[in-house]
Amino acid sequence: MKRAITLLSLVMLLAFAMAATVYAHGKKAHGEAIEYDPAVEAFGEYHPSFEATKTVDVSMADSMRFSPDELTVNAGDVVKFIVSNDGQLKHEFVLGTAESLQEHAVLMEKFPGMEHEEPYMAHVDPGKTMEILWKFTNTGSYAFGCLLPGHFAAGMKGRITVN
Ligand SMILES: [Cu+2]
Repeated sequence: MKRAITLLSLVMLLAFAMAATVYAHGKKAHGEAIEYDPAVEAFGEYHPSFEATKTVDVSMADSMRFSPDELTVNAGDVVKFIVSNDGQLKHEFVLGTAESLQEHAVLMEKFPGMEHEEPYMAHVDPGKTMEILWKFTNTGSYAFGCLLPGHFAAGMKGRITVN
């Protein structure tokens, strides 16, 4: 009997996890604009009703570097990141914690075709610019990186300090 209950709770957990995954994925709306579902993460949150209180330009280059690679914001800031890909290769800007980005980078090495759409990431084609909005709710040290295979390991990462 105990075993049956354990199995049932496992199945329910899996069902919840799958529903959460589907819900978290963004929907392409009109044209280039992407409308995301609300999201809450350890490093902040997104809601479609947010309005930017601060704008930050970030450039990505084939030297596997972000410019700037050190950012400072205040807790409560809703930051509009304007992310430009100034290289010839595809790059992406993904917000997270140092740990979450490292884990994600390892997964991307194993499954290079994996494509995610989350409000805290921008996949930018060469010569293009994309914008994302993200609210930093907690003080602390956070991170951003390009998780395309090889890029993160080559040092394509940066730090965000939230005061
Ligand atoms: Cu890159």
